[in-house]
Amino acid sequence: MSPSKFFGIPDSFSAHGPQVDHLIDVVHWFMIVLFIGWSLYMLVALLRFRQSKQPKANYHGVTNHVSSHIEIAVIIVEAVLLLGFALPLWRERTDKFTEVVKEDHVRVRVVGWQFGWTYHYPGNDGKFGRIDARMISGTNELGIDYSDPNASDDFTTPILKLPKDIPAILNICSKDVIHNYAIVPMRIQQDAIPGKEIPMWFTPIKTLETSVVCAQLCGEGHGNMVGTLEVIEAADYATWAKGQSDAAAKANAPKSPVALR
Ligand SMILES: [Cu+2]
Repeated sequence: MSPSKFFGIPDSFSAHGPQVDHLIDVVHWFMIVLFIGWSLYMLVALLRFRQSKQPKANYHGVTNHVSSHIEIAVIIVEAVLLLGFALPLWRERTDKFTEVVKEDHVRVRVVGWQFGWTYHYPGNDGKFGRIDARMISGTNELGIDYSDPNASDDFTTPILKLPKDIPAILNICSKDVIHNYAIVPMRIQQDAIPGKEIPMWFTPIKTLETSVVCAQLCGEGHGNMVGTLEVIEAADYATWAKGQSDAAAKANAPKSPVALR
């Protein structure tokens, strides 16, 4: 039986999802055992040490070492959880990231703001244009510097589209306050901190349309920061991304004197 299913966590759609679910299961089983153990202890203590049975205070207390043994057992289980499950899971993730960066992947900047998310794709050249906060305006909400040649084919979208079976690296950042970009079906989340771009990565293994949420209380509209993630087939993604980038390159191309006339 899997407690993570019992508590209504949605199915996982990422390659590393089952590992996270396994850790959640182990932690929940451990908490269930602790809960039953402490509840039984409370009952025994209430019955055994009730006033009518123990009218006189006992100044020596417990003389056996059962509780010390239980405490040592709890410490061992917690050490196993940390050293045997949590740290290896973390190590695998961080070690794999260095490989993922070298391999074929999709990278998107995810920009949080009060109150929504905007996505910045590097376009056909795979390179993001320079970002300058002073260039933020009504028509350039992310402050992309279009004088940078790398920026000319960049495009932005209000929803996140990703290809199936290709690692996605999302650079999480914020325009104003601290947010948190959370995709529960992908079992991943990351704080969005102003002035920083923090990568988080995962590999979607099924196509789906799901919601992403802000998981850090960030102001009165926090609850409206629900975005959309669409995972589509890799070929469809390539066609879509190329179309978006071509259109952006056309729109950003410097106007020739003939066109101005
Ligand atoms: Cu937020």
